[in-house]
Amino acid sequence: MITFSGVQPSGIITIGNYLGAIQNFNPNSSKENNLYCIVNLHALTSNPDPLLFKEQTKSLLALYIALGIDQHSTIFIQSQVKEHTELAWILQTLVKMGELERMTQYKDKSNNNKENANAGLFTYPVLMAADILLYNSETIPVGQDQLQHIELARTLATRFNNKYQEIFKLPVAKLNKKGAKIYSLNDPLKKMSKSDPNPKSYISILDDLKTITKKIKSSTTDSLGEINYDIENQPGISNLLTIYSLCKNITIDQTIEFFKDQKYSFLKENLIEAIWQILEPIQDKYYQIIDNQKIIDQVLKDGQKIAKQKAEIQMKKVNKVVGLYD
Ligand code: ATP
Ligand code: LTN
Repeated sequence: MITFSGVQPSGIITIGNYLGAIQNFNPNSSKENNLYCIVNLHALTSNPDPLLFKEQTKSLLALYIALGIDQHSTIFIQSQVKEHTELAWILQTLVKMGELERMTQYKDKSNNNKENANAGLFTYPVLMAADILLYNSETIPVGQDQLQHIELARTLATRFNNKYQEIFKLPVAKLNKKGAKIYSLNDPLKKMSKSDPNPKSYISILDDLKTITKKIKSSTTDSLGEINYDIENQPGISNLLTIYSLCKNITIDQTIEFFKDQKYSFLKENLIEAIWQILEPIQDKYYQIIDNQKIIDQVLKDGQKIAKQKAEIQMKKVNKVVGLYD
């Protein structure tokens, strides 16, 4: 059973990406069955500066290695396996414009301004469906914001199977029960995002202790002065409690028990410590790896080989049933 997921190299990953998705990457399987893709073609939709873009891609790869993901998984870069775009084109002939127009991520990222949004933002979910279906992936660990895209991948797989031949398996999203959506620190009604223009809204996985301290201390709370897990009335405090419970690997109930009757400053100080406990060892490893080009090249070479082999086999089948000269 194949597990597959993708992260865009659109900035340094945040604790939202880490706690919501990456921590959920399956360590209990083999390189053949765990595929994690750095989706640089998707990130191109935000028009990054080319030099910075390449650096961010390398940085994400180094972070994956620092997290030990390469030990049990195949890590590869989307643009190095051309079959992703090949399958995406075929799926584009099956998707309906109306289906893409209903995608909330497209609506958010285009600011409801169709005239100026690039077409890549619009067809983004089709390329994502291609990523998934190319490997017959069945389990997709992601955050809550990706559920609608995975539903579309299922729809396209079914449509293809019915029209041509039963080739694709239907993927299922795997959500982290507690951390499926981590919210912005300064606007707790919004999702935490690595490409948010305001760095105070997120904790990056590479933030130092001083920066984490500043960001958590200035995070938005409320004037109630009581620590409750109440997303509707206390979204800021609830978000901090979620992050704490994930860092400490305890339940929300245990977290509330620990903080009840305490001041907000006590929660924030403990949270800073809990976050640093997780990030410090990751950063130590990251800084050892980022300058070790040899390790990075080797992981990429191995990853591309495994992914390409699988992708070629799948595309041959697809092209055949579609009636394309290959
Ligand atoms: P961008 O800001 O460029 O859109 P992002 O921070 O939203 O990026 P992605 O690369 O799009 O991150 O997503 C990587 C993975 O992290 C996906 O599985 C996504 O669902 C998950 N994810 C992103 N943000 C959060 C969040 N705030 N809470 C939980 N999971 C998240
Ligand atoms: N769209 C996702 C990134 C992504 C992805 C994928 C996730 C691209 N392809 C395949 C899971 C499976 C995002 O914006 N987070």
